Amino acid sequence: MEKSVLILNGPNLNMLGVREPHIYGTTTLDDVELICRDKATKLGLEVSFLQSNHEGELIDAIQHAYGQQDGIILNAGAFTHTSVALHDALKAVGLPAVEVHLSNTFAREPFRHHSYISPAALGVICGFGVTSYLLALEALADNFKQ
Ligand code: DHK
Repeated sequence: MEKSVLILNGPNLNMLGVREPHIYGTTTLDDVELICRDKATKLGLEVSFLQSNHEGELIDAIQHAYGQQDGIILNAGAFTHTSVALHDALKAVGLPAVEVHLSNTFAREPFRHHSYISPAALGVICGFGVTSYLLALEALADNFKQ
């Protein structure tokens, strides 16, 4: 049976393409979804894709993934740097999760250097634009084989 992955995007990622293109690029979130779906098909994975600007909705989505999905890719946007609740949600469901960011958060403002998501994640990929998501899909596909 195909393994399934929830790709979750947090606040302001619906603004990709418009939002600070010098940092986040010109690819829209719809494009990111298409590119991820194409990659997932090649890897034999099934994907669900969701974006929300609301912390509670992201927590609900992580909780609903329990028993339904095999892994999570999470770009929590700014909640990365603030949300103990998202950390706890990932810990609660215990699914393998990959934290992704389009930008290299460590090369940016100091407040982006700390992540509440990282300690609850299998690994972190940042700084490669849309490719960060594709590398995360590869990492999960590899993890599922182990
Ligand atoms: C996206 C955001 O919205 C920021 O708040 C993070 C992340 C970085 C990204 O690079 O994808 O700091």
